[in-house]
Amino acid sequence: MGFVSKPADFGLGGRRGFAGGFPFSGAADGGDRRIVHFDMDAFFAAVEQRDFPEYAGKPVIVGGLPDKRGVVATCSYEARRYGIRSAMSSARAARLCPAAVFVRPRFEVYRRVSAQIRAIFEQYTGLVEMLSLDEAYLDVSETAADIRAASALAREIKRRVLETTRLTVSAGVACNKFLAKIASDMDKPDGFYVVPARHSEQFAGSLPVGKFHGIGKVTRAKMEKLGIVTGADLRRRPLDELVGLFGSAGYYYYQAARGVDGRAVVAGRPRKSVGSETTFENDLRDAGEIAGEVRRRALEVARILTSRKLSGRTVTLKVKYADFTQITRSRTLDHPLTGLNEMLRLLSGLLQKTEAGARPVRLLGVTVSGLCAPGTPRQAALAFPGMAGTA
Ligand code: DCP
Ligand code: MG
Repeated sequence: MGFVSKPADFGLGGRRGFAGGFPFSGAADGGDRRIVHFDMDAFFAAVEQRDFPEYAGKPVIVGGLPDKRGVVATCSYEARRYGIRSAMSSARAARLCPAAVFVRPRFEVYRRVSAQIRAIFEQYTGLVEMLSLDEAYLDVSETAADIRAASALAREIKRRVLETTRLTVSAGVACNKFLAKIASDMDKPDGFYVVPARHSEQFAGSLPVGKFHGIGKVTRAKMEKLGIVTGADLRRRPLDELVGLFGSAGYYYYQAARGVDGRAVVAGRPRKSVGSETTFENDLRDAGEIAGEVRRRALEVARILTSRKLSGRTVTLKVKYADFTQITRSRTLDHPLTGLNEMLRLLSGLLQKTEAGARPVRLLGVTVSGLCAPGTPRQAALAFPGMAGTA
């Protein structure tokens, strides 16, 4: 199954104005805009409950089936009460809630709904940045002069989405992306949460650091050891200490802890990568079979690249072994990939750098990133040579 990854949203806010003088211009940088973040509630599952009324009010799990080795893509809020979450194995989900209904995803339907909500957003501002099928930032500063006007607009958009799609969306209103995104999650489902600019710093201070973008389990544990649990704890650390501890991410944490984020809403942000991966019903051990699977993933990626008239400079192979340890191996070229054959050649080199086969393999994935137009007009016309007849 093809997937397109969510674009990395880790803008190091220092971009704006670190070069000279004081690194972050504070409220003047992020406090003068009105940003709304929308995120559909239990998106895939809500669509299934809408289209199949017999699922309404029930724990519904969208994803792989429990007797296979699939994972949960998402689940209805009824299912979340049992502790079921995205990315959990379907088998575990079935154990947590034996009564749950499992359904396979219907991506075409989700894409159609996504286009509908996008069309609604775009009636209110040209500055719409879709982050995934169900999530977007809107910069409404032009149409909404203050936070009250922005909130009224967000409410109106929520209503329009419900009328058009019969689905609920949660909204967060704030003066920058970082705060708006966290706000949309505060009151889910059917949420509506506003952070006025004068509360930005206090709000950011109250957050557990795990809420900050880019702080996963590992960084959170490192911070906790240092006594940094909330945004307020983070704020007490000087910039140079944070940079010393966390590298360039330290700049971002320094700003985020103050509720500041200078990133602009970028309309129609291009995709960052194209990938395809599969989890196997039975672990693969045979080298030939593994190579065949890598080839199939590569074909799928090439098909997507061709259809979007794209190429890319970096190829990444992901391998998850039977014991769930996961590795990636990448190669970056100084030119865009010239075609499927080159991609396959690189992947074969990358595969040799893994222990696939020597260790049983549970999942294989291929991703191309550093996306760009294919190298020359000739290549653009051919896109991925060698693809003919493989779709
Ligand atoms: N998704 C997925 N695999 C994941 C996470 C999400 O396939 N690991 C898909 C299914 C979701 C959709 O993306 O429906 C949107 O992801 P969200 O994180 O916004 O989750 P939901 O919309 O399902 O729930 P929430 O109400 O928490 O936003
Ligand atoms: Mg969602």
